[in-house]
Parts: sequence; C-alpha cells; structure tokens
Amino acid sequence: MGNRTFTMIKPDAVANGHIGAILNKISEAGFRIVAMKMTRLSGQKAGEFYAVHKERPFYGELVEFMSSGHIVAAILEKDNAVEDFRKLIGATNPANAEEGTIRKMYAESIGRNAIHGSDSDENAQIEGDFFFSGLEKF
Ligand code: DAT
Ligand code: MG
Repeated sequence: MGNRTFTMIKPDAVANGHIGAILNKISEAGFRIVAMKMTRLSGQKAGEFYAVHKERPFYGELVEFMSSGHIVAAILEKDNAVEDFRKLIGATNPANAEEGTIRKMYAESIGRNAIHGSDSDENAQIEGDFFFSGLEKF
C-alpha cells in the first residue's frame, strides 16, 4: 500500500467532457482509485474547502467557479502520492505547465485549471475527509 492524495476534476474539465481522459491518465500513471464520486459544491462548501485562500484577490472567483457545476472528487493511492500527483497535474497556470501534464492538456486558464491535487500529506487527509466518510475510504 502506498500513501494517499486527494483530487477533484474541476467544473471546467467536467463540462468539457474530459473526465474519462483525465481518469485514464491518472490510472496510467499508477494511481489506484480508493474512493470517487461525482458531486457538486455549494458556494459555502467551496468557500470552506478553499478557506486558506480567503484573503487572496481571486477567492471570490475561485468559489464561484468551483460551485458552478459538477466535480469529480477522488482519493488516490500510490507511493509518493502527493508529490507524484502534483507532477502529473502540472503548474497552477497551464501556460507554465509542462507538456503532457493534465493542466497543460485540459486546463483553460489559471482560474479554470481542470484539476486539484493536495499539496501535503496532511492536507490530503483533511481534503479526503471533507468528501468521504468511514467505509468509503477503507
Ligand atoms: P494549486 O491548485 O496549484 O495548488 P493554489 O493552491 O495556489 O494552486 O490555488 C488554488 C486555486 O486557486 C488554483 O488551482 C486556481 C486558483 N488560483 C490560484 N491563483 C490564481 C490567480 N492568480 N488567479 C485566479 N485564480 C487563481
Ligand atoms: Mg493548492
């Protein structure tokens, strides 16, 4: 068993029909899907999820975007999951993301950037717990 990270396929990528392609890339990169659901975030829940950014100028836009449509939330498992997944998704701004990364291939802009990946083991745990309970994560 490896360790875990948390991801969301964001509303832009869901609306643009990229769920299948993104899940394929995740799977081909060696991540096991531990838990997954297609759902929606209310404005309140999106605000809570991104509370660490609440003083940033883009916070309002971020919360509005993340609550604008369906998302796919998932817990993923692999050795070195957090770091390897951040590499797979690429830089926050797709203009700076490496070729072949998920954001380079599927993101529209820095704000509408297709996918989330946890930035630490601690946040992976917190974020997975935000969406999934008990047996779902077992
Ligand atoms: P990441 O998602 O790469 O961890 P982050 O934690 O710095 O990036 O920011 C969270 C999200 O907020 C990011 O995925 C998209 C949005 N965001 C970040 N910087 C932004 C900016 N300068 N303008 C608009 N949206 C931004
Ligand atoms: Mg982040």
